[in-house]
Order: sequence, then structure tokens, then C-alpha cells
Amino acid sequence: MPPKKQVKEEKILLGRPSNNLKIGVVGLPNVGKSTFFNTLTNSASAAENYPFCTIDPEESRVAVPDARFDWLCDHFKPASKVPAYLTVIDIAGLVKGASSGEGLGNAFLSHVRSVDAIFHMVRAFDEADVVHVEGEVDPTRDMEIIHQELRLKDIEFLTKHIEQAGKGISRLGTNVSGADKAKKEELEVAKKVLAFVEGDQDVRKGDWNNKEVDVINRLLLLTAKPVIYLVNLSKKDFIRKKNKYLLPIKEWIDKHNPGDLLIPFSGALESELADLPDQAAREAELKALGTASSLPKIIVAGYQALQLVYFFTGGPDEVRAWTIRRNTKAPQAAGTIHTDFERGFIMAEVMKYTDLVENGSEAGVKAAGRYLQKGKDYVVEDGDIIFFKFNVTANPKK
Ligand SMILES: Nc1nc2c(ncn2[C@@H]2O[C@H](COP(=O)(O)OP(=O)(O)OP(=O)(O)O)[C@@H](O)[C@H]2O)c(=O)[nH]1
Ligand SMILES: [Mg+2]
Repeated sequence: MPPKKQVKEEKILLGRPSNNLKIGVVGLPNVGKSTFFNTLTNSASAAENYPFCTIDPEESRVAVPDARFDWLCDHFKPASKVPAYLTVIDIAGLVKGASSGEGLGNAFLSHVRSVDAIFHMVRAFDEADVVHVEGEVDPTRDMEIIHQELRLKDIEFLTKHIEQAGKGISRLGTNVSGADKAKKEELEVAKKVLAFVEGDQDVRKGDWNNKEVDVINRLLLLTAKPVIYLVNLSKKDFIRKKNKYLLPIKEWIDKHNPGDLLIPFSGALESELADLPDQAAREAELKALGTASSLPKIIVAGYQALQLVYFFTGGPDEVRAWTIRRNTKAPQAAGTIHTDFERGFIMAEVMKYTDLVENGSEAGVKAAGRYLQKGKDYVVEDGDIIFFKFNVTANPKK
């Protein structure tokens, strides 16, 4: 008898299954969140030298820089260009005790709940003029505060959830139906997650199976969201790539949340750049300083943390990036363009970006035998250039 075919379970991604995901800027007051947000979006959100100047979260969309997109625009010279976007939300500063309502903490934490990933802004610039809520600058203490507040909120949330769910279940008799059994299993998962968070760990660092991920995703837990640490340095430290706090910060991440990304940046430098009249002036300034802006790297990292990728459609009318979640199959990817494309999906004609660059044109790619025809099980890869074939009968037979 032939060996039984091994079916590999597809791992479900932690987080909401959507391609309209948001990333929020989180941190203590006065650490440079709004400064970062403003330079990122050039919006008019106020950055003042006192805590809580941001009361309502501000939302903005920024284009994701991509050399492949630029090349495609250059190549097709389209009438319309639509890059991928990252939606960023500026959230007001959290203070110690936020999880129990301190400093409007509950309102701000609910803003954190509404985002899908976190830019955790850490202040590592010494500037006597800029007030620090905790007195003096100490990045790892600050990180610990935010880490604890988010975790405490998850503990509170899970405890309430378990209490509620437990009540429902204890009323069940001995004849438990399938739905009741599922409820019981969910309760067990919630208890397991609670024990994990109580052990000083962020939910996202757990090794969860698909069933558990499914439950976690519905709970919208704060510490399940991916985090990128942004370390706000003075202009001088950023340029010389040296700062006494960087090593302790890195060590803190390695100890508490190994694998999370740390990106140094300088709010002071970025605001100066944002004030320059145009891109050419910015590039000249960066060259003179012998440094580079961190913003492109931060945007790309944010996009990736959200598990988002994009594919392109290209032609003389439009070059466009279409955002999908990682591991999306061709028909669902087609559905982001139009539901008809998904409903009547026939195939995806795919060019790899490098093949197009190498062969110079679609005809060249075809001649090289690199024009791919993919079916409904094809998992779309980041940067694919796709033409979907579909067939939808306009008036289905009655
Ligand atoms: N020297 C220096 N000052 C900075 C830097 N980034 C921000 N600031 C200053 O710090 C103060 C607070 O910055 P914001 O960006 O408003 O801080 P925030 O984190 O949004 O604060 P809240 O909204 O109150 O939570 C402002 O006076 C900024 O000019 C930096 O990189 N260097
Ligand atoms: Mg602010």
C-alpha cells in the first residue's frame, strides 16, 4: 500500500484577516510619537512640549516606497499610479497605570485595540527642555511600563472574558451539543493564554496551534499584535550611530520579546528634513550629513509586520499595487480588484518582476518561456505582476 499522504496543516496568521490593516504609534507621553507621525504624513497634528497634546488618534495613509513600483511606472508610463499604502495612527501617550484608567488610559488603550500592529516609540534623546513624565530619560524602564500596561489590560480582558464564558458553560447540562463543546474548548484556550500572559509574556511570543490562533484572533488582544521598536535618538547620535541606550534596549528586546525589530531614528533630524522645500533639498542635506532617513525602512517594516504583501497590475492606463495578506491564493487576490474576478476566476497570468526587468517586455518574458499561468491554488507572491482571466456570465440562466 502506498504511504499515506501527509497533509501539511496551513498555519493561520495571528491577527485580523483583512487587507485594510492599521499600525498605531504607541509609547509614553512626550517621546516623539506625534513628531514621527507628522514627519511621516506631513499632516498638521500638533507636537507640543507637554504630555497629552494628542487627544484623538489621528489617522493617515502613507505610500510604501518600492523600487519595483517605481520601475514599473517608468516602464509603462501609465496615466494613473497607485502605490501600496500603510495606514498609521497617532495614539496619545500611555502612562504608568493606564490599564487601570490613569491618564485617560482606558480611552487610549481602546485605540491600541483598534490597530493591528504597533510602532513602539522609545525616547533615547536627552533634552532637558522636553519634559519626561517619569522624570529622567530611561528607555528600558519606559519599555517595561508600556509592556506591563498592555499585558495588564490583556489580563483584565481575559479574566472578564473567562468569567463570562464560564458562567454560560456551567449552566450547560450533561447533554452538551457540538456548539457547547466548542465553547468549552474556547474557554480552555482563553485560560491557557491568560496563564501565558500572567507569566510576563506577550501573547505573540507563544507557539499557538491553529485552533488557538483562531480564538486569539477573535479576542483582539493587545500583546498579540506585532511590535516594531522605534528608538528616537538625537540628531547627533543618529548620525554617528552611537547612543548609550541602544545596547540596553537591544538586550531588553532579546530578553522579553526576542525577534522583534528595532529601528533607530531621529525625530529631530526627520522634522528638519520635512521642513526643507523639496526632495532634492532633502537628499542634498542627507548627503552633506552622511546619513539616511529611517522613514522608508520604518514604513516597509510596518507593512511587513502586518503580514501584508502586494502584487502589481500594470499597463499604460494604470500601474497599481494591490494589498493582500501573506499566503493569499490567486482567486482571493483577484477578489481585491473586483468580486467578479474572484467569482469567475479562470487563471492568473503571472510575471515575476525580475523576469520582466531581465527580458524588457511582456513579449520578451513570453519568448523566454517565463510567462506563468497559475490556477486557483497558486499562492500569490510579493511583487508578482498579474493579469487575471475571469469569466462571469452577466445574466445567469434562470
Ligand atoms: N530634541 C528632540 N526633541 C524631540 C524629538 N522628538 C520629539 N521631540 C520633542 O518632544 C516634544 C514632544 O514630542 P511629541 O512628538 O509631541 O511627543 P508625543 O510622544 O506625541 O507626546 P504625547 O502626544 O503627549 O503622548 C516636542 O517638543 C518635540 O519637539 C527628538 O528627536 N529630539
Ligand atoms: Mg502625540
